[in-house]
Amino acid sequence: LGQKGATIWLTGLSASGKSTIATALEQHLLRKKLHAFRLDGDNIRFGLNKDLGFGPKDREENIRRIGEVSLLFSSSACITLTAFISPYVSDRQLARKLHEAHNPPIPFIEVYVDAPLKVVEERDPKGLYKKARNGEIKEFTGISAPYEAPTSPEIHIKTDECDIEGAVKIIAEYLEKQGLL
Ligand code: GGZ
Repeated sequence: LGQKGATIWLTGLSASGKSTIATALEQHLLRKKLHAFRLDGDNIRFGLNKDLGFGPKDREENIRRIGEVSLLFSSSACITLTAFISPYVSDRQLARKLHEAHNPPIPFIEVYVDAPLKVVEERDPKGLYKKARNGEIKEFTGISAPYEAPTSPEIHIKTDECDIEGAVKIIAEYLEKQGLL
């Protein structure tokens, strides 16, 4: 394979747009004949991580495993896209360190998919924020569980100001500059 692997780590609140951006970016990369793979709740939380819930310890373990799996994919020259809330700085840092410690180091690109709580609560595509407000869902990120925003992500996308195409373009241009496309 001529291409180099990398992990593009999307982090942000529920309904911020992580999965949508990851799906569109995956399509974009595949059209360019690049090997890309997306990890998200649908293929991880219902399979490998189906033993995990949403308490702090389970989220930590969720992200630890996803960090390891993304490293496996990316070290095989795949562009790996992960779309998980990953609310804790320390867990994202661990995933980054894992990539940096690999020989050769694997690029780890943290993308903050940023939308204000007010906006994601208005979107509420699955009615989860409403349930969280009612107390029907406990420990819901942004409502009753913390979200620690990245302070120096490689890429910061404000999804209330930019559409999907725009978000894909920002990430693709970054990858191109890094010589990854
Ligand atoms: C946050 C929850 C919760 C709680 C269920 N808190 O919008 P969604 O539905 O499709 O995406 C959310 C997803 C979050 O899983 P992650 O693996 O990304 O979380 S973490 O990185 O924090 O481990 C949401 C749904 O699962 N969901 N309960 N309590 N999101």
